[in-house]
Amino acid sequence: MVNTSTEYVCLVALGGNLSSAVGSPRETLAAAIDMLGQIGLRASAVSRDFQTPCFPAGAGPDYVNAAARIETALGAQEVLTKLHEVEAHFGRERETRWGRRTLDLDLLAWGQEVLPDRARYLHWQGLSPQLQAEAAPDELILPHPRIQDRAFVLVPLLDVAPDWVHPVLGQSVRQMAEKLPKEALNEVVPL
Ligand code: PH2
Ligand code: MG
Ligand code: MG
Repeated sequence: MVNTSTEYVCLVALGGNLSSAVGSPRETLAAAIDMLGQIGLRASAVSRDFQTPCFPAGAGPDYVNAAARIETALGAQEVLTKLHEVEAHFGRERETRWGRRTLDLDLLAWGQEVLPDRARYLHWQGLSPQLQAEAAPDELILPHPRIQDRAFVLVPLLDVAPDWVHPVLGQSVRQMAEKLPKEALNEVVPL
C-alpha cells in the first residue's frame, strides 16, 4: 500500500513520580505506551526508563522519565488531545503545575513545525527562569520551549531520536545534550 499522506515525526516526553492504579511510575509509563498504540499513536521507538531528580529541586519525589517517537499523519492538536486522554486514563489531575503526577505526556515536537508561529515560539523560549515559573502558555507552543534546557528530556531523547534537528535552534538532540553541564546529564540514571 502506498502511503500518500504526510507523516510527522512526533517526539513525546513521558514522566511520573506518583503511583497510579496500574502501579509504579515505570508500570504506568509502559501502560501509557500500550494505550497510545491502541488509540492510533503507535510508537516506532521507546527509550529506556531513567530516574531523574525532580525539577525544581525539592518540589517532589524523583521522577521516572522516558521518551517516545511516533510517526503520524494526525495534526498537533489531535495528537495533544490523545495524550491528554491517556493522562486522564491514568489518573492525572491537572491542578498544580510542577507538583506530583501519575503521568505527564508532553508533546515535544511535531515534525519540523514551529507553532503557533516563530515569534510566539521565541517569546516563550526566551523567558527568564523566573517568568517561566510564573507564566504558562494557554496555546500549544512547538517545539516545547524547554527541550534544550532539560537533561531529563534530552537524555531519553538520545535513545529515540539523537539526530532530530531542532527547527529553530538548528541543533540535533545530540548537540543540545552535549551543551548541558556534565553534572546535569549524570543525574539522569538508566533504570
Ligand atoms: N516534569 C515537570 C516538573 N518537573 N522533573 C523531572 N525530573 N522530570 C519531569 O518530567 C518533570 C519534572 C513538569 O511536567
Ligand atoms: Mg505536561
Ligand atoms: Mg512536563
